Amino acid sequence: MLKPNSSNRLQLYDLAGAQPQRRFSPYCWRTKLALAHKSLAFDTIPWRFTDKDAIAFSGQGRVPVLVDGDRIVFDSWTIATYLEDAYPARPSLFRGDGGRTATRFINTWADTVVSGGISRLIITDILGVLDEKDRSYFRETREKRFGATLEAVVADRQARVAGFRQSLEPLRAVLAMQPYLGGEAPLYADYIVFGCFQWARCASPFQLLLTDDPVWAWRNRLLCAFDGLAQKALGFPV
Ligand SMILES: N[C@@H](CCC(=O)N[C@@H](CS)C(=O)NCC(=O)O)C(=O)O
Repeated sequence: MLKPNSSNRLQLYDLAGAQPQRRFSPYCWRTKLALAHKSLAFDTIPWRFTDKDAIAFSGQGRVPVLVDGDRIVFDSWTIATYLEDAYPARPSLFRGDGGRTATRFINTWADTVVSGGISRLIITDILGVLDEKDRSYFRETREKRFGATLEAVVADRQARVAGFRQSLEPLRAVLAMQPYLGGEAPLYADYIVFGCFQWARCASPFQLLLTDDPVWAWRNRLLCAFDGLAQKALGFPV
């Protein structure tokens, strides 16, 4: 397979909106925080949903796609395990094999309960930040997935957000005992769930969390991590 670049720095194809600096993929955020955790220098390449040709070299059509020298890795979970194995001397993302396998549950919970809940609250806002060329693709593929118009999907969100907050109780209960899912310091488990909230923050002004929620305080700690990597990103002040 042809190496797409010869840079020494890692390269990440990262979902962007109409504004190139609006980076809102939850999966790409997981990867960016994993790279920061490992102190790996990387450049991001803005990518839109319909730029399938730009990542055809990876053999599939979704981001994140990571290029590390001649290695091409896609899928946020696969990238995290790749980074853990390729850079074992750098801070661990999982703290051992048990941590790695247990974190699979967090990945699944985040992808179903957290992302699923958030998408039903903000999907029309996502449409609003997309590049013009992505809008009809996004609407068609997501309406097919939901079996409803995007407007119908978000209807009554002010009434439904309480149910979403309730669904975060397992996270809230753990954060009552420790500052991060990883314990005293964040691990990849934190970046997985945080990526969902950062997706919302970068794409939507809708307030998902109440400010007295321990999940809010945890999210703020992660916004500040790595010199404010996530906080500095273009988003909404929610
Ligand atoms: N399981 C994959 C999911 C990746 C994914 O769905 N990425 C979205 C962006 S958030 C994408 O590229 N979608 C392309 C499309 O819908 O055509 C991961 O964890 O990386």
